[in-house]
Amino acid sequence: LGTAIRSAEVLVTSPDRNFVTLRVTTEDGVIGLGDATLNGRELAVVSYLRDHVAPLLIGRDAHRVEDTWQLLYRGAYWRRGPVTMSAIAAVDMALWDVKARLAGMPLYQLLGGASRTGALAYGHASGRDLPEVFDSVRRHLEEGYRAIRVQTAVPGITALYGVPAPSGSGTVRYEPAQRAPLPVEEDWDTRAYLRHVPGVFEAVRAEFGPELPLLHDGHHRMTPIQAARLGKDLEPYDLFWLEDCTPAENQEGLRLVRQHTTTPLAIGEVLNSVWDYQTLVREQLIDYVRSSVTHAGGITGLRRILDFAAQHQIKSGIHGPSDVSPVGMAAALHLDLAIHNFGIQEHMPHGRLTHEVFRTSATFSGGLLHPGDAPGLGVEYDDAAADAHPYQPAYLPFSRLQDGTVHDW
Ligand code: GCO
Ligand code: MG
Repeated sequence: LGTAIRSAEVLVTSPDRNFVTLRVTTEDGVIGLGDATLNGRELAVVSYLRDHVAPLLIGRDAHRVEDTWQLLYRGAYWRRGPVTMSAIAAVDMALWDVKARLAGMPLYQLLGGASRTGALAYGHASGRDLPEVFDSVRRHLEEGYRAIRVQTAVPGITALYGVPAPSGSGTVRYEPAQRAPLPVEEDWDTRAYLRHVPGVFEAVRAEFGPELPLLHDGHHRMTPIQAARLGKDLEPYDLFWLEDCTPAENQEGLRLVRQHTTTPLAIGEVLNSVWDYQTLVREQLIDYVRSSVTHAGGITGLRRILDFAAQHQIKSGIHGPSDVSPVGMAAALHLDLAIHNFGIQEHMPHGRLTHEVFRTSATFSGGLLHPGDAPGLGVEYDDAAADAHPYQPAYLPFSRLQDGTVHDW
């Protein structure tokens, strides 16, 4: 059988940062790629794939995407969770890639065809003070972005999510994981943050006018009542969304936030199945779904979530940080193009070395991302380039309050 899977290799490389990729090859030599990168916990997914999943794939018909998804989800008995769902995602992406390559079409054609000309992308502006924030927003506008996330340092907090550490050059992009044998400790003070952030958005609005869509990421750090206050304080500045205002696993917590503010809410980068969204979607507690293709069971898994969300007028805001590889990003872009309830796509461009390993047909122009029209996902993996960058231990930071209590990072 030509489409039977002959090999399933787990590839680890670290150009700019760590990436885990699954490469499936059929008897006829057709290749499919899937992203399995779980930032700071990469090798757990490597083992899950290599030791427990790859043996199940050999000899299976690569065309059976749904059946394979169900086999890996139900057949494991132990369900959900980021490690399992990232592994399933990689297989799912790789099989869709094979199918679309065999069809000779870009994947979005198999997902129903294009519903738009491109995916509106938002970039990440940040700075330690207002002049730096303004410069960063301006740079993003020059690069063509038509929507911009704004993160800022806060007086009294030394290291903060979303703001690059001082480097002198000013052009360094923020990268969440650090190559180090142990995680870096950061500090946090919610009251200082709540006092500071509204003034920054007031200034950014005054400088850049009313039209530019502005976004902000609270990175899970507030309680519901604190988030309600921030949402309310930000209303005059008309945010596109406030992301992860509270820890996502407390779905009911969003009821309280909703009662108090009309600032649109986005949640879900740490959620990985449609079951994690039941209350959020049914009760319309959010406006945007933030899961990535990579961490939510692939194209099949995320599409289930997005179709459910669509019934409640909730749109997509697919997670696209630098820790989602160009393969995971390509999968996101094919979905973005095909689904009806597209909202916006996060875009944190990868570095030069990453592009040498993953050659992608995706483009960014006029503020829009497009996956390109190469057959499949549109990404080729260069083994020689990858082998030059072996895995390097890396961790996400964690945070503590002033009294030493561990806080949500
Ligand atoms: C985002 C995210 C990321 C995460 C990162 C963790 O909105 O892009 O919050 O920056 O922190 O993906 O690995
Ligand atoms: Mg986020």
